[in-house]
Amino acid sequence: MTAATDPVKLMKQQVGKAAADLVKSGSIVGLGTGSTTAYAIQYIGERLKSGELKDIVGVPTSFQAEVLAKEYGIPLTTLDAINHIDIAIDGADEVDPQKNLIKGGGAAHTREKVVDYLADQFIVVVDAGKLVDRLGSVFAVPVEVIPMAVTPVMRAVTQLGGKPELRMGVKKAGPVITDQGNMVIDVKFDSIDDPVNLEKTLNNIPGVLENGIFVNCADLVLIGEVKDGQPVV
Ligand code: ABF
Repeated sequence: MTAATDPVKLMKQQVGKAAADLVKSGSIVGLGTGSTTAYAIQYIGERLKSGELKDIVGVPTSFQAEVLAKEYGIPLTTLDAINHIDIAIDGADEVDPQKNLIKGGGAAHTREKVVDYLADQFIVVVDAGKLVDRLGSVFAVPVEVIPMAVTPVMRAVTQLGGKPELRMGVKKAGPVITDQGNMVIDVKFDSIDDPVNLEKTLNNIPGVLENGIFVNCADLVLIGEVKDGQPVV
């Protein structure tokens, strides 16, 4: 692995490496999405290539993760072919003191939630900037919605006190379309006092496929930061 020079990139690399080092030979590995997890995938591939790691198979959480896994030589499988996931490594947009997460900045939270919740051990890889006292402090909650229901869902989340915004793609040419062919509404709440209840409430709105609140699922959060210009994990 060529070490990055930029301290932030180097920190992300080291967080990803720390997570990848937890993968044992013979494991079924949930492969997350995002730039930090990308380093973990790269490093798992390096460990396979060197022979240090053997007989692992990955379950990707997005097209991006699938492409990266193939690039780094990680064999892939599907949830139809396995009955468990040993370890999942994934990023996050916010982490609260109870290890609850907001995820979905990459519009991949639906498949991420399936894989991360299935995993016996779920490792989150973040930089210190993702740590918040309360979910929703910075990030809006991504909500995947079937296209025909976007308007009523926006109305419903507004009644919950949220401020919804349809996620637009590059140059706002059109809405972002998920791997499932749906759209994403980002819902900003002033503060989320009860993430467990809000997660359930959002998923009960007709037309909502999945939301980006992940509760009571993370086993370990690996945090990277840059101190005096040096990466620290
Ligand atoms: C993904 O990782 C998303 O759920 C989340 O938005 C993203 C964070 O990516 P990064 O590590 O690039 O900040 O799992």
